[in-house]
Amino acid sequence: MSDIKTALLAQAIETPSWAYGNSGTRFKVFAQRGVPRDPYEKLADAAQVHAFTGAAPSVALHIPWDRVDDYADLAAHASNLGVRIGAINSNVFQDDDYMLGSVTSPDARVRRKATDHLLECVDVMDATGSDTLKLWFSDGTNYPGQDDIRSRQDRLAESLAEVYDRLGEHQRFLLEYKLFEPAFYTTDVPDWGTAYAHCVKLGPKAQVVVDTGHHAPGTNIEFIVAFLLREGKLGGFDFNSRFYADDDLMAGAADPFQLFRIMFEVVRGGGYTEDVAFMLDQCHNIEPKIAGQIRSVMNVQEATAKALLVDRAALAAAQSAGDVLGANGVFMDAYNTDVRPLLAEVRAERGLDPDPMAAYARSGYFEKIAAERVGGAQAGWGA
Ligand code: AOS
Ligand code: ZN
Ligand code: ZN
Repeated sequence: MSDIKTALLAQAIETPSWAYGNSGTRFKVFAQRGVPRDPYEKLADAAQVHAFTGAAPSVALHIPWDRVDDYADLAAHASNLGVRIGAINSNVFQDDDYMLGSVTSPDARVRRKATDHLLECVDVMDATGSDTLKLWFSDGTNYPGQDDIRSRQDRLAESLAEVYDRLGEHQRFLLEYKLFEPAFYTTDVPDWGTAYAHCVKLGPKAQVVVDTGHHAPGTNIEFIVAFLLREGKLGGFDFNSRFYADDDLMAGAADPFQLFRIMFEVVRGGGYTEDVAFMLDQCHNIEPKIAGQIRSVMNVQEATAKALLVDRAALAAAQSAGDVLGANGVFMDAYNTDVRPLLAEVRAERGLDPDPMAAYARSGYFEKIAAERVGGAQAGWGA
C-alpha cells in the first residue's frame, strides 16, 4: 500500500459532542428532529460518523453540557459504540458570575470558582481516560479603562499554573485563542502569541490550539501552524470554516484551499502524528448534524490527501533553484488533484462504503432517531 494511503488510514478526526445538539445564532435556534437528549445519545450519533468514515474515533465532551453522574460509565458506553472520549472542553462563560471574566475576573471569588471548574474538568479526564483539556476563555473587556489589561494577564497566568500543576503525567492542556467575541475591546487570550507565551512559561504539557475561525480576516493561519509546530507547541486544531467571524461552519466549506495549505504545513512540520489533535468545532444550525459531521470529516480528509500528494522533492528542488513559478506549480498540482477516488479506495480497503454520505443516508439511522427521540436538547449555546 502506498505511503499516502497508509497515512490517510491513520488519520483520526475528533468530533464535538455539541455538534449533535440543536444550535443556532443569537437570533434563533432551529430545533431539528432526532437530536440527542443526553450525552449518551450524542456519543451514539458520533459513533455513526465513525462507522461511515472510519476516521472519527473520538468525541470531545463539554462540561457542564455533558455532565453525567458516572463518567466511567459514559466512557464505557463510548467504547461499546466503538469510539472513545477525546478532549474535555471547559466552560467558564455561561454563568452570571462570569460577566466580567472568569479566571481574569477582578473578583477573587469568581476566579476561584472558574479555576475550580477547570480542576473539575481534569477530574473528568481522570474518570474518562481523556488526555486533553481544552481551555477557551471568553474573558475580556468591552471598554477602555474597564479593567487593568496587565493585571488580567497576571490572573490568567496564576490560574493556568494551578491547572497545569494538577495535570497527570499523560495529560496536557490546549489553550485556545480568539480575536474577539464575546468581549469586543480586549480579549485576554486574543492571539497565538499570547497563548504561546503562557504555554512556553508553563512547560511541555501546555500547548496551543488553533481554531481556524478565530483570526482576523486575511491572517495567514498556515504560518502560525508552521511556527507553532517548529516550537513543539501546536497541540491541535478546532477545524471549522468562516466567511466573516467565528462562523463555525463546516470545515473545508468556505475555503478548501486554506485548509489544504494548513494541512500541508502540518505534514511538512511533522505534525501528522497523534500529538496534534484534529478536532472539529462546528455547529450545524440549518443542515442535518450527523451528515454535516460526515461531510466535514471528508473535507478534512480531502485536504489532507492533497497535502500528502505534494511532491516534496520536486518542491524543494524548485525552491532551492529559486524557481518561483515551478514551486508554486508543484504545490498547485497537488491541490488541483481530484483525491476523491483515492479516498474511496482507502475506505474500500477498510471495508467501508466508498461514499459515506450515501451510505449513511441509506442506513435509516436518521429516520430511526427522528422517530424515537422526542424533545431533543439544545447543544448548550444559549441554553
Ligand atoms: C469558542 O469560540 C471556541 O471556539 C470554543 O472552542 C468552543 O466553541 C467551545 O469550547 C465549545 O464550548
Ligand atoms: Zn474552538
Ligand atoms: Zn469558536
